[in-house]
Amino acid sequence: AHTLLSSLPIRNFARVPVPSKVPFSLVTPRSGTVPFSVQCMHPSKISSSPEISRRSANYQPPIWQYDYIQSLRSKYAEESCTRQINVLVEQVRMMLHKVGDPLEQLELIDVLQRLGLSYHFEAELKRILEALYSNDHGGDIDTWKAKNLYATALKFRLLRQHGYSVSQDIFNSFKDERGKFKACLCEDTMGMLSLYEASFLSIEGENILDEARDFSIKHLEDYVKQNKDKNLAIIISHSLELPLHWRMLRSEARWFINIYRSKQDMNPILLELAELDFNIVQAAHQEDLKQVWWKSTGLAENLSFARDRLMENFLWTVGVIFQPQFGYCRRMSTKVNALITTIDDVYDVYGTLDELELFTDAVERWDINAIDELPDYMKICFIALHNSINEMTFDTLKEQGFHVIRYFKKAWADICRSYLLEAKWYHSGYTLSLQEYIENAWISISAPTILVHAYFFVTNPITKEALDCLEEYPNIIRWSSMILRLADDLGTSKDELKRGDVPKSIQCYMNETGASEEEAREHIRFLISATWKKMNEDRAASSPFSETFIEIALNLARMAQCMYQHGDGQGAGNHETKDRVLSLLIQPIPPYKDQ
Ligand code: 0FV
Ligand code: MN
Ligand code: MN
Ligand code: MN
Ligand code: MN
Repeated sequence: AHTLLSSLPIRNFARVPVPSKVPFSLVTPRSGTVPFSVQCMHPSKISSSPEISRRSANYQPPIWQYDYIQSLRSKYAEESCTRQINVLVEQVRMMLHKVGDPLEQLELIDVLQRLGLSYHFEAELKRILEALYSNDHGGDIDTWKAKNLYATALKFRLLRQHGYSVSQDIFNSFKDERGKFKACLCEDTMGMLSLYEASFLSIEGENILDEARDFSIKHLEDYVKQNKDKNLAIIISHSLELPLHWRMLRSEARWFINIYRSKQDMNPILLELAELDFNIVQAAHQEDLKQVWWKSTGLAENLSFARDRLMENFLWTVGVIFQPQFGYCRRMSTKVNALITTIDDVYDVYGTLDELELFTDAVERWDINAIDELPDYMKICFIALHNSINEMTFDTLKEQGFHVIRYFKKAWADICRSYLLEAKWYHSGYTLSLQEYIENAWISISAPTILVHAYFFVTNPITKEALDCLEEYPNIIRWSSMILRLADDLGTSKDELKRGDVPKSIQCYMNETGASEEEAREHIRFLISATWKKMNEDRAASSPFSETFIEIALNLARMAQCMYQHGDGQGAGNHETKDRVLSLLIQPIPPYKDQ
C-alpha cells in the first residue's frame, strides 16, 4: 500500500502495452451492457452513422431546472442584513479579545470554526493560537494540560490545523507504564472524542496517534451502544461516520448550527451570527449560481447522453471554497466542472475509439481548425471547451498581464490523454494492476485539472515559482486527486462496471489479490486514510502556494468524501445530494429567535 502511495510518477503512456487501435468488432459487450443504437437515444441532432452501437449511462435529466435556478431569491441578499451582521461580527470580535482562559479560548475557536464563522476572525484566531503556542515553547507549562485529555487534544488539533508543529509526544502523559493509553481514560467521553478528532491530523509513522485513533474509536463505539446520553450519542456517531478534518465545511456548519442550538452553554450572540451569516453566504452563492453560463453552450441539449448537472457542479465549488468574496472562482470552476463531466461521459460512454483519438488530438493541438474532422457532437463540445478556457485566459491576461493558456492547455491535454488511455484499456479488455490504474486514474479523476484552474481563479499576483511547481503537479494536488479518485471509485464503480468501463481501483485490487469486494473496499478506505496523512504533511511543508489554494486542495478531497458518502452523489441524483442542495443552497435557516 505504501509503495503505491509513496511515488505517484507522472504517468508514462509509452510504457503501457495497449494496442493503439482496436477494431470495433472486437469489442466484447460486458455483462449487463445493452448496446443502444444511436436513434433510440438521440432523436435527430447528431449525425453519426446509425450502425455504430454506443453505450448509455442512462443518466436522468437534471432535478434542478434552469428556470427554477433563475427564480431563486433570498431576502438575505438585502443591505439591511449586511448592517446587522457587521454589528454581530464586532460583538464576537470583542469576545475574542476578552477571553483569557486558554481552554475557553480554544473552545471559542473550535465553535467559531464549526459554525462556519472563523473566516471573519482570521487575525484574531492567529493571535490567540500564536500566544498559546509560544507559551508552551517558552517553558510556561499549563498545569491543566498535563491532566486534561480533552483540552490537550483540542489544542493539538487546532494548532496543527493552523500549521504549527506540535509533537505527538504530548499524548505520552496519558499512557501507563506499559505504554498503553490508560484504561481509566475511557470514562472521559469528551476526552475520547477530542482525542479521536485530533488523531486525524496525523502524518505517516505517528504511531501514538494511530493508537489514539484505535483506542478512541473502540470506546466511542461502546458509548454509542450504551445509549446513555442521546444528544451526545448523536454527536459521536456523526464524528465516527466522518471525522471533522475530512468534512465539507458548509455541510458541517449547517449541521453544527442545529446541534449548537440545544447546547447548554450556547451563546445566543454566536448562534444569531451563525444563522445570519449562513443565510447571507447562501444568498451570495445563489447569485453566483444564477450567473453561471452553461445553458447557452447548448451542451446539455446536443450531448443528451451526458450528465447535465449544473447544480451539483456548483455544489462542488461551494465545497471547495465558500467564502463570499470568491464568487469568480465558483462561477469559473462550475464551468470547468461542467465541461469535465460532459467530456468524461464522451470518453466513458458515448464516443468510439476513433472519435476519441481525434478529440484528444484536437485538445492537444488546441486549434479550432482541428474540428473539421470531428463528428458534430464533438465539434460543439470542443468549441465550448475552447471558448470557455480561452475566455478565462483572457480574464487573467486582462487582470494580471499574465498569459496562462499553456497551463490550461496542458491540464486539458493531460486529462484527455488519461481518458483515452482508459478507453483503450476498456476496449481491449486489458487487465490492470492497481498500481498501473492509479498512475493514470489520479489524473483521469479531473482533480489536477480542477486545481490548476482554481489556482488562477484565486491567485493575484501569480508567481513564476508557483507556476513552475504547478506544471509538475505538486504533492498537495496529487494527494487531493488520489482521495477524489478513490472516493469516486467507492461511490461509482458498481454502475460503471455494469455499463462497461475499465476496472476501477476496487476491481483492480480484487483481481490482483483475490480479495472479496468488501475487503477491497476496506483496502481503498485504508488508502484514503493513508493519503490524508501525506496531505497533512505536505500542506504544512513550505510551498509557493497561498493558504487559500492549499485549503482548496484539502476541500476538494473533503467534498469528494461528502459527495460519494452514499453512492454516486454526482451522477445518480440520489436523495442525499438533493437534500444537501436544499439545505446548503436553497433553504435559509429559520432563525431560532423567531421560533
Ligand atoms: C466524474 O464521475 C465526476 F463526477 C467527477 C470526476 C466528480 C468530480 C469532478 C467534478 C465536479 C467535475 P465519474 O465517476 O464518471 O468519473 P470517472 O473518472 O470514474 O469516469
Ligand atoms: Mn472517466
Ligand atoms: Mn465517468
Ligand atoms: Mn472510463
Ligand atoms: Mn467514477
